[in-house]
Amino acid sequence: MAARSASSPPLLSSSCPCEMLPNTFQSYSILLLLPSSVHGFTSLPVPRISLDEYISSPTHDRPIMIRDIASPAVMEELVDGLMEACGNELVSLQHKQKLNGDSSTDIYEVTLQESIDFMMNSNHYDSYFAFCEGLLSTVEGAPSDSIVKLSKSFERIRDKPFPDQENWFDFFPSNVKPTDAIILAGAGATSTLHRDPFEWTGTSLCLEGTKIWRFIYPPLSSEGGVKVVDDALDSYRLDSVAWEEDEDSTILSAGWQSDMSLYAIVDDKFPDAFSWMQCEEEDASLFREKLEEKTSMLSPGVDALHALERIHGNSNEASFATAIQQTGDLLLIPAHCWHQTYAPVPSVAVASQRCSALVDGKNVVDHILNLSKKKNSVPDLLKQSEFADGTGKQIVDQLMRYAIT
Ligand SMILES: O=C(O)CCC(=O)C(=O)O
Repeated sequence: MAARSASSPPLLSSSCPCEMLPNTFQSYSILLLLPSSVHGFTSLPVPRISLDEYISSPTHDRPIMIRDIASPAVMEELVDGLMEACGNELVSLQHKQKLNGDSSTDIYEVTLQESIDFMMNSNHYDSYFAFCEGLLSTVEGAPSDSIVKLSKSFERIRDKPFPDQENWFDFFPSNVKPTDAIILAGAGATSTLHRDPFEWTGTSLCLEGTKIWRFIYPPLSSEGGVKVVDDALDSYRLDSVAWEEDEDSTILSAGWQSDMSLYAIVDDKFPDAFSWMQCEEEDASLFREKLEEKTSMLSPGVDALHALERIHGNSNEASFATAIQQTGDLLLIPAHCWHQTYAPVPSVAVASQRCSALVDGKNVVDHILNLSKKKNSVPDLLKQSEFADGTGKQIVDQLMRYAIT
């Protein structure tokens, strides 16, 4: 993200920015308090491929980074358009402060434009993060032409890997349809550790800046599947979509969240945002390589490390997979992959979701059927073990009729 704030601290100087300076902010080291076993985690890289490579050989059970799906110039235009269209909208900004292993979070209501200044003055111990849903909604009220245009542009880009395929969410009633979210992350901010509601395929398009993603893969279903991860992470459910009718409400969707963190401890030597931004300006590919290498300085909390041990048992599997997402990269996140982000530098991204017939249809149908808890028998149409592209409208109509009436 280009520095927009007049109050941003000056860039740290270094003879070679890619040989990073330590983060001078961190005067106390929590690392000293931890057993040495906390360093015992291993990570696999998430494949980073071109759009053509993805289309010729798509994969659906592991996250994939589709690099450079749109150019930096297109991304810049979209961020400018976003700020123009939504800059004065209020968003909830999470302010997280950490001290001596404890953390507290406050929420401020600020405009989207104001939130950028906070993002630019964020660090691991005092960070800002905003997950803004509804800003791009084209179904509530009368959206402006610029919002409609922006939403279409985002949709066009993230649909590129799925030429001519239905997205079943297009057939959902507007009041239960998952919406896009704009995510602003200041340096040092983390998202929650979670897996997504509806059991869809998640997508994230990075408009500006860089994000680190970590994914915990579900064991094979013969080995307990994602339930093993849910249990090991002490997860709880968070309702995300309900259908309200008179006094009754039917829960249609709920995600899974954990209070553990895959980024609880940051080594004092992990470079700060300004050093990283300087490095990226000099050489974006080298920056990515260096960042990949230095993610080992971001350690999961002790509870998360124990959970990872429980998930993987004595197998030789990596603890998790790591992806570096840069401006213009589209990340595809399969259902059942637990994930969490860390922001080495400020970023703006748009998170969205897909329900493709073959890949997600069964997950999404079963998810809604399980949560809606209707007593009458499930129509045969919804009991198929696999769904075909082209049947979305019929299936979704039937599903909604069954679940919410
Ligand atoms: O972009 C982020 O920082 C987190 C987004 C995310 O995890 C999601 O949308 O599921």
